[in-house]
Amino acid sequence: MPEGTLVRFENVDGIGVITIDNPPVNALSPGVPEGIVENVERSNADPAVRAMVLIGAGRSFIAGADIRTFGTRRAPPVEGRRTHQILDASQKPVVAAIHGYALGGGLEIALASHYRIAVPSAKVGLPEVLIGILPGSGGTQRLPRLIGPKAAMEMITSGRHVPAEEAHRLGIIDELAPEGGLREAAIAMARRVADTRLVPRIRDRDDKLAEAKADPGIFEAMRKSIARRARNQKAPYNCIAAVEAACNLPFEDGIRRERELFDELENSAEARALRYAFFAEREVAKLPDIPRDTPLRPIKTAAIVGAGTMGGGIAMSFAEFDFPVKLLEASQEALDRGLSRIRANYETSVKRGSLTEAEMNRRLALIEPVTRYDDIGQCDVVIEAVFERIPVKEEVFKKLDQVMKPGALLYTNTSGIDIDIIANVTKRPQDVAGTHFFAPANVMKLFEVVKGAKSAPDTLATAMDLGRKIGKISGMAGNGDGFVANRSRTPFGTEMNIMVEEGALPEQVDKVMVDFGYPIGPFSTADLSGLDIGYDSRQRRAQQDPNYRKMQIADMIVEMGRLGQKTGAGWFRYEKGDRTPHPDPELAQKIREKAAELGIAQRTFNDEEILRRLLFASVNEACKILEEGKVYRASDIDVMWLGGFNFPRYRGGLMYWADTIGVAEVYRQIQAWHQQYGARWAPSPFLRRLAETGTPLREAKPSRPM
Ligand code: T1G
Repeated sequence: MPEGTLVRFENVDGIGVITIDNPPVNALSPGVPEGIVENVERSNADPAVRAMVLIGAGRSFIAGADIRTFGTRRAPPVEGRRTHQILDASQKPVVAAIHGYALGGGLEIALASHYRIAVPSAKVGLPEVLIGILPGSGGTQRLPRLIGPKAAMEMITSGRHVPAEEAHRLGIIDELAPEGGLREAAIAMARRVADTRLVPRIRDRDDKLAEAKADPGIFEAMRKSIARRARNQKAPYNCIAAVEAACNLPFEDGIRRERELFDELENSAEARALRYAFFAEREVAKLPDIPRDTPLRPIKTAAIVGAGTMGGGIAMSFAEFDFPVKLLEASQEALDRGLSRIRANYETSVKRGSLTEAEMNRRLALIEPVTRYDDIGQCDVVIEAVFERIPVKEEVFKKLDQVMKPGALLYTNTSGIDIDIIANVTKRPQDVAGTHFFAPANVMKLFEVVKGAKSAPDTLATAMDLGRKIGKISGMAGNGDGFVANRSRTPFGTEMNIMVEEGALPEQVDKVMVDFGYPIGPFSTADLSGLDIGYDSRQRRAQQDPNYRKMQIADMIVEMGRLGQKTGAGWFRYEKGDRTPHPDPELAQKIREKAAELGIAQRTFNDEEILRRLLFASVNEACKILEEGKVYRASDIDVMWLGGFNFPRYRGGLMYWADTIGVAEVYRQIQAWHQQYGARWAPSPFLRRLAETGTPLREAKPSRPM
């Protein structure tokens, strides 16, 4: 078979080995399903072939349908479906040999095959719900027949990638093969089953469906259990309906119902936004001004300076991904406080069942507490996470410059201090860059890599790669006040404070944003992280900028000692030991009095104005960031909002969402508010140009290189 053929065939002593070779992840791009069908049909007709093995070339089995083809003329599952019918009908057994990933249409092909063998490092799953659709090639009909409807619904509505050993326990995988020995083991298995008279077909099984017959309430129970995370979305519910069909309809009718439910979703706004987010999160890794083959510096050991909330969370991120990490604190007392906070976090997860005791202990064993700088000198990378004060940062970096081995990477977790100020206190500014985590650092996905003027290409490329290695989504940002993520979010914070001065109630603003899709509202979020953080940064801004508009009501609340959940009151009141925010009529009265004192007329707000004031303010700032070339592409800003601020994923991101309203309307509205509210709403010239040319915000390119 000529090189570049997407699907190759080889007869290995009577076993037809069918290899899918469509790098990088063997997606079912046009030509792949056809190649599989052609070779299965030919093998069935060829007396020299007794059984078949389906295997992927390169790093993976099949990662599913080619997502790029969705929403285009020809729906790939049509071919995918045909593939699984041909596999089903095969008289000769087909063994699916899985390494890397068998996802979506890839797992569906394996389920339509008759046997499945995998190496332990493989992962299988039906993650279609994560891109707003459902398994459209029989996955919702075959998986429940194999593992029962409950387990199938859990996998399909979560979209999680199931490790091969667990999949083996569940019964998805029939046999585990030794790492590196998959092909041989699969061929041996095919030989063993070659003369099987009746090949086992999952479609013929219904013993596992009895679970639903015994308890028809499992579907309603599943709908209830996903209600919170599936708010405003359709795909998760269609997934449940499809599995329900598998339990109530004959196989072929179930397949038809699956198709109907799939077609309802393929071009939905939710699916289009989630597809955009999928590719935006791949695009953000591409660095136009740093060659892809820039050699990365090896990182085996890490150190964190500062065991506060952020430092502790960062250490947990490293431990989660098997990095031994040293945690340095000036005093034993502060170190003990930091360690007990980390242990308490783990214990909460163990209590919730999201972490095993063994796993907690494994991670804790990877975090080594130290109190001397000399103890971290040999680490490959150090991340500083101390107080956001320039003199404190400078002190730390002077020390790091003295003790860290040559070639070590010196990163700072600052959320807004000029990277060059920090780098220039060292003799090796080329080894310095920003690596900005978002609170809680062990949870939030965003890892903002900030370029210093002298940061070397490999210092930056290694940082981007490091983020991915500790389970984060890395995005590059230019240096400047608040970098990209926080800078674009700041006007959102300004507008929420000003709208309260003008009469909006914190509970109303929070309800608007929760209805929009945020897990919790911005005022509750502020109470959760502590109002003193925002207060400190406002005081710093007021010192630096005499024209800075003070947030007198937000400041008043802090000066009343209301710092948020940690003091039992902030924008909301909290019952002891309970995190539920309760509106506080006394505070509402205080706010009205202060507004009157400041001569600010109060009024009512409609929900749409609240939503637009918060998000349009950030869209305008994002355009200024693009104008200054502080980001590579507009979609990177969306990735940062999804990974750093819990922006609802099924809305695509800040810029993508604004495009659903339309750049011209966004510009018109901002102009109107400029007239009404003055300078802070001055439209960005970059935005004006987009509106004039009708260029979608998500496709905007920066005006100058970073
Ligand atoms: N289609 C098209 N391109 C894909 C792709 C796919 N399914 N999966 C990956 N790519 C591209 C990706 O854009 C990137 O491109 C490169 O491959 C490497 O990916 C019929 C309807 C497999 C876990 O949802 O989750 O089947 O940026 O950077 O981190 O019922 O990719 O280099 O140009 O992500 O190692 C269901 C999606 C489809 C799986 C590997 N399948 N992929 O992660 O590499 S719907 C999925 C992933 C379906 C059926 C239905 C991950 C991965 P570029 P990467 P990675």
